[in-house]
Amino acid sequence: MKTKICEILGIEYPIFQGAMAWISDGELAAAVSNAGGLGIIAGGNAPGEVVREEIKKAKALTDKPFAVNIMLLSPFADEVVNVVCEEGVKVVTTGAGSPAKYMEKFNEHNIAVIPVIPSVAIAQKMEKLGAKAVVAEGMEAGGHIGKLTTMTLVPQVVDAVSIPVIAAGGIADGRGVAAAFMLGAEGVQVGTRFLTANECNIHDNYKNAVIKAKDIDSVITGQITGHPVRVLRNKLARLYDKVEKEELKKDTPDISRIEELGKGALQKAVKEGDMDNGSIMAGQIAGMVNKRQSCKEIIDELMTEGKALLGR
Ligand code: TUI
Repeated sequence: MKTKICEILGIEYPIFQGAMAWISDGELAAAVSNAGGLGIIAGGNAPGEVVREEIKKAKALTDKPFAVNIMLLSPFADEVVNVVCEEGVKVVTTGAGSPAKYMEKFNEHNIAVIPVIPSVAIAQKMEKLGAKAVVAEGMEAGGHIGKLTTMTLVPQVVDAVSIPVIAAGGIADGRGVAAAFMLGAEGVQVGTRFLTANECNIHDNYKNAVIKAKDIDSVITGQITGHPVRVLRNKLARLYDKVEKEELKKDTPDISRIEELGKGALQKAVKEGDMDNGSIMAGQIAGMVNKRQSCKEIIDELMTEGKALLGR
């Protein structure tokens, strides 16, 4: 299972840890990188200097390669790009938009750019822009999602581009890893399973919500804003549903009313453990994530099971 992406990035296993805003910090990323995967610090909506601190933490905790994810809807995206270049980060993933305007700068700094993409057309655009690989993320994933499922997106992207494709969305065990490889992926990105990792610094209530979640417990909020987000069902998700229905009845829906609901909501869940008013982002596979483990245990299990299945 040593694929081209392992060679390009200098990692042992083709497993990326999904960048989760407010969650994927330097400690989680370093733990994943030390276990042989690619740890990824989430820039999220954080200012550049906050991201710099996390990069420094990761550097202190690991000598292995790690990445930073730039969330392109962030008002601080420019700052984070500068910080990543200054700190000599070697790998950047991007999400929630096109990194086109930063590509020249990334190239100047010899940074491998791996955009997360939700469709074939965007994957092709990224390849033309010089991306080293793409993460094809299906709508099973938690957080901000596209429209296609992992099962349909991954093989279509694999056929459309020549760069390696990493599959994401709905992968949390060796069966998912093997399935992704059968679809032509050369690696996987796993988010939700790392929410319950010992090294994941989120509120215990959040971890327990993921452990307790069943298969049907995630819902998509914010559909009409153009930025749909998958979260675990709770009071806030029900409020989204109510407000969205109210706005859709109007001739000109007030999108800002829905956007307002999301402000600070992820922080509330991650930091305060507010499971009523917080946004509990998690993927559909949360129903299968039911234990706390170290990042090393998670990666070893994914690899051992995945390899055994692919060897059959
Ligand atoms: O980015 C994610 N997942 C995220 S970001 C996030 S923080 C946030 N919170 C509230 C609202 C919005 C964001 C939480 N989860 N996944 C990667 C991803 N990228 N999903 C979809 C896309 C995407 C969408 C459009 C990538 C490229 C794209 O391109 C458009 C273009 O302009 O070409």
